[in-house]
Amino acid sequence: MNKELKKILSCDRFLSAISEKIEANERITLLEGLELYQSHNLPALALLANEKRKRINGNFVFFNKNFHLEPTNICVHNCKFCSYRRNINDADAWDYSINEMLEICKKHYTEDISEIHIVGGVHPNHDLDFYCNLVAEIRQLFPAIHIKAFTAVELDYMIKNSNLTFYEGLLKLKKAGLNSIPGGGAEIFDSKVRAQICHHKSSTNTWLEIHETAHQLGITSNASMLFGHIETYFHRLNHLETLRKLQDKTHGFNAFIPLKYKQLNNSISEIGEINDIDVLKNFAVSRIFLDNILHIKSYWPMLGKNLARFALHFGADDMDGTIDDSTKIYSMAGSEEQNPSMTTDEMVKFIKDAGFTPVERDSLYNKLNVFE
Ligand code: V47
Ligand code: SF4
Repeated sequence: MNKELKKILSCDRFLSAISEKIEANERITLLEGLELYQSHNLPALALLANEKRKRINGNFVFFNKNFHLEPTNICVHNCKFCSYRRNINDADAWDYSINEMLEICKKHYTEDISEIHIVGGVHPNHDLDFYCNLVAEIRQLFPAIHIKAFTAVELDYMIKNSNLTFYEGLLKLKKAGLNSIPGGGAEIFDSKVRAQICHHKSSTNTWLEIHETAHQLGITSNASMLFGHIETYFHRLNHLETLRKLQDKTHGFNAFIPLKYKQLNNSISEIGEINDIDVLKNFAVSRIFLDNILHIKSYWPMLGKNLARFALHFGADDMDGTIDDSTKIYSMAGSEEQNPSMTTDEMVKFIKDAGFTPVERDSLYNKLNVFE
């Protein structure tokens, strides 16, 4: 532990105790996590989270070259925080055919792209075969690309509609070319909060079962948490503890993505958005608490570039990707990044300017290029 950190922490017995736990590679408890959230000592939280991130990821900050595909914004669900979903007959609804989606892929693909990220609404009429065909066609077009596709909520609907078990459905998708699954749909695991913000969609147990089954099949995944709406610090910690337990069992999560609730044009807009201090605190507590999920993503299309860069000093070690202006979920919810896109040079400079070593990675965090 460096001297600077020891000095700052010496006047706070609780934070000193946490720093000793970090030094000893010991886990913090849910109650300690709660106390961290309640602390107003932001510099100390940053130093503690940074100490933890250094032990896991050194001075590296990862990114990849990717683009998104959003097959449809038509959705059978109606989550109160969602600014993106539309009804089937709405003028601004979209529902691409497989050929249209392949054209979109060709438009964004270049040889150095390593990942396609596919997330959309839960369309009432598209079944598992439709999505298996999509994955198989993409696999044929780009044999080496990593296909990270479909949140557990989309998977739940398409697999149940095909009368298959999650194991059978995921195996079919894997055979078609699926490599991993994204972290969305987790929202907040507490059932009462879930009942208030997204009562009809996949339950916490279903989300966990799908990820656990994927891990058994060698399909790794990410995990997210939608925070900054009606949940409390306790709900966030309960969420983190649930993820930590599943990760102890399967080791299948690659990254954790804290998603800040954005307020524009959804049915709980009046809640407003939490302040940047609480966002940064959330990164710090997540980094310190989730000792077994190696990467914490600072998802810049949602946070905005400036806040995303601050988060790197609060434990985050991954900037997600270059995106190429291919996602609408966050611009429709009011993100300042209305056309999210970064070149590799911009990403490298962005990370270096924050004092870290940029690393281009693949989707499983193998290092492809280290920019010393
Ligand atoms: O589950 C929807 C979130 C998620 C809003 O795995 C909102 O690398 C904030 O899966 N404000 C889907 N968030 C996105 C997703 C994802 C995103 C980034 C990286 C990865 C990954 C996966 O988007 C949903 C929901 O939690 N969301 N509306 C909103 N108004
Ligand atoms: Fe549908 Fe996803 Fe929006 Fe919920 S968050 S309404 S599941 S698109």
